Amino acid sequence: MAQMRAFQSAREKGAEIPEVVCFEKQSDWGGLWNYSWRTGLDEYGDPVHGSMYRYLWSNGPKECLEFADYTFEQHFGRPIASYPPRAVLFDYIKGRVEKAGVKDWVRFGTAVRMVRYQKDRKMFEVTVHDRPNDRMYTEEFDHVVVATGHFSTPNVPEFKGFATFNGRILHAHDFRDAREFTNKDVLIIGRSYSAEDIGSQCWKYGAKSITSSYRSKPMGFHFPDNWEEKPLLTEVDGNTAKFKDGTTKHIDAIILCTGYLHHYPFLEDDLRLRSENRLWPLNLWKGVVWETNPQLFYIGAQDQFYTFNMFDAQAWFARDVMMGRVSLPSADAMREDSLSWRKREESLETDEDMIVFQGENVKELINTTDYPPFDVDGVNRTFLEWEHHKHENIMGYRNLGFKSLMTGTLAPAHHTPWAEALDDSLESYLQTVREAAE
Ligand code: FAD
Ligand code: NA7
Repeated sequence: MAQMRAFQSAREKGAEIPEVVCFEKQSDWGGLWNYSWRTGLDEYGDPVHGSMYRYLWSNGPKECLEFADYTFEQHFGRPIASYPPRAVLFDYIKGRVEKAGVKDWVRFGTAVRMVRYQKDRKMFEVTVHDRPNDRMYTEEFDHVVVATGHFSTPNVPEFKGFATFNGRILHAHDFRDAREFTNKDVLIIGRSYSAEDIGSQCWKYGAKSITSSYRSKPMGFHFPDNWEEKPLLTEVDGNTAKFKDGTTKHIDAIILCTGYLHHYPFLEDDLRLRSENRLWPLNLWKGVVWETNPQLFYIGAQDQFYTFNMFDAQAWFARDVMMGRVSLPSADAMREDSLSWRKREESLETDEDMIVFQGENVKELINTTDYPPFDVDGVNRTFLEWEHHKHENIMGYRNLGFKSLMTGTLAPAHHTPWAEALDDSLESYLQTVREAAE
């Protein structure tokens, strides 16, 4: 969506843009924000893309992800609170591209099956599957932008005793409705965003207890009394979980919040990014351009503090490389530049270091293009405050509000504290305090 908006905004300013075709395997746009109740395989037998769950509220302030060319206030017509639920964010990101009028660039229900580079013609041969009509066809393109996300194919470790566990074992990718775990003793494996948020969801919707089990270090938040952090699970025996420190606990269900794999089965070997989830995957100049074949681009391939406005920064940059507005250095120079970023990435210790690092990359990208400049240092400061709020009150940080870095407006408080707001609908979220009280 960011890539299409980038091209459309250049056209709006009078530039001649190339023909753009977007293949989207789902029937609507919005990526993960386009919620699906499905798990496992979809209606055509392909893996379900969605990892989004009901009741998800943004886990970072909206002020950190706001588009610089389309603010929340512009979309909703008034200021709204800082941690919108999924449906509200979906509405916002759709709003911009609906206004841009680019929906007819998208071929929905069409999965990309293979991308091959034809060296002699310097073109990509892209084979796609029109799933509703069960028809495969191939077209040629000068450039390919991979924007398929990397939080969709689950990383699923196995622990001793799983095969005979008397309860449900699932990965975060298949988690949908926290009410399934009401009155249950839930074991979460992992210590990152999914562990923290899925655990919080289960707690909010009435799980009896949460036990989160970490591999490297505890999350260290002040969790409620019925939430305990444990070192890594060693095995399960019936309904008993055993941990590395020798302790045991009764559990009813296990949710593996163990992250995702970069998975691009539709790209030939030379084009495929291979990486774990990290801030600076290699082979991508400025985090965007495939160094060994700069006709190929990746958007959003990094681990993310920054999201929507970073995807914009990347998309504007990719557009300008494609349109010849940004000239490419030699392959060696690109590699050297990337390695210096990687070296810096490896020295980062704190969340603060990581946020500033990702912000630097965003700054560099937007300074190169005509993306509306915004206060990246201000976004960094907002992220840091958000981190403090979480450490002060993990179940209450979403009740606080921030100033927009785009409009300067302070977000109003939401009408109901997050822990009590069980209805995650757009209608409920957009009610004013007075309406909600009535
Ligand atoms: P996606 O949103 O995953 O979109 C990729 C698209 O590519 C999908 O529409 C998919 O159908 C399509 N696709 C995939 N393969 C093919 C193919 N072969 N052919 C055709 N189409 C294909 N970020 C935040 O800022 N705030 C949050 O609160 C937040 N919460 C999150 C919660 C969860 C559970 C997850 C998993 C991520 C969350 N994120 C959040 C981060 C998230 O990565 C981004 O917000 C964003 O959705 C990533 O966008 P994307 O376009 O890179 O990938
Ligand atoms: P992340 O952020 O990639 O984190 C993966 C977590 O899984 C992390 O805590 C890892 O532990 C843990 N992990 C991975 N493998 C194992 C094994 N084998 N055993 C135990 N623990 C393991 O993924 P998330 O799903 O949390 O977040 C991804 C996105 O989804 C993010 O943008 C969110 O907004 C939503 P470690 O920390 O290395 O000890």
